[in-house]
Amino acid sequence: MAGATDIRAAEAYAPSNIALSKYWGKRDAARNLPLNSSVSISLANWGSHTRVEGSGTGHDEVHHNGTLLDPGDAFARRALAFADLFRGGRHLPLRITTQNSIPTAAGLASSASGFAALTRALAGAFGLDLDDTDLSRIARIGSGSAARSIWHGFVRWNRGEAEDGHDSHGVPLDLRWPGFRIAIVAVDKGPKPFSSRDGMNHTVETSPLFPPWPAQAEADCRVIEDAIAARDMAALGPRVEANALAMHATMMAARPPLCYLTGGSWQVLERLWQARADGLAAFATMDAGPNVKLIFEESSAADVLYLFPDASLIAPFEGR
Ligand code: 2P0
Repeated sequence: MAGATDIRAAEAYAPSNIALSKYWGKRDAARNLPLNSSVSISLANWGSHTRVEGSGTGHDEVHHNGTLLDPGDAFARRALAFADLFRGGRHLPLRITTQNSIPTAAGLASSASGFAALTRALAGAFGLDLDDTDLSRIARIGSGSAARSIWHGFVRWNRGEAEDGHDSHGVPLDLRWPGFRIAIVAVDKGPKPFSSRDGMNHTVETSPLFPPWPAQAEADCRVIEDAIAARDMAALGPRVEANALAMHATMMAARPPLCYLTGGSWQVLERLWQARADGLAAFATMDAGPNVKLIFEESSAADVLYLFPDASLIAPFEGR
């Protein structure tokens, strides 16, 4: 990427996001192109604040939540390899400082907000005049889900068709739903044992249940977008939950099997399903880890918090 050689200090914020229809599987690992589109909701003020500036020490530094990371740290290496896209081989030592505003107790580490905020901050530091669609394409290379974290609200990441990936980027959906709520039910706050990158590659390569997934996920995206447009939780919730469980089914059928869900996750699901049988309109989705995220409308918030008192409640459209 071309740009000025003077690095200025630049700061950016990006929200984390939760996929309502999941990204699982790549068709091109180097360009990070997905096999299917996905749809997400961004998490408002839960996200990453990132500052990029020239490093006074003459070598790269990556700070995360107030700690200087070891050069061998996996996140530091990934962040600096990503910064190389902007440095283009020039010797420009950087100091990258990232602060996560996501409560640790929620157990929701996010490469999505991290790479989206880093992309914005790097673009500012290198003086590049890029629009949000350009930023989404670049953030995608850092981490697929980061392509969606460039925007607040509901976002679709189109899989695209082009070999060079120019049409594979996020698109903000012009759909507000002020009463939409998310609750994070933390099951385990520790780091995941198997990265989603390795997990999805292993699933694509070995799972006999993977082949139908991309077409099913595209169909789910369409139903989910229509349900969001209609603010119809009775149509949205079951499809979101089915999409997540279908993704996990592809992993569990991988050889050897991959299961991010633990006994604690299933306990949460069983309590939810029991409450649903009693009339609660809340639905679950789970990512590459054991924590369970619930979606519902504001009118169900008190019942959800009664059922899961330690859950964290997010109002994604509040103040927006
Ligand atoms: C998603 N996940 O749509 C899916 C659902 C996890 C399960 O995107 O390899 O960290 O960096 O592109 O974006 C997590 O995968 O993977 C993810 P890479 P990423 O939110």
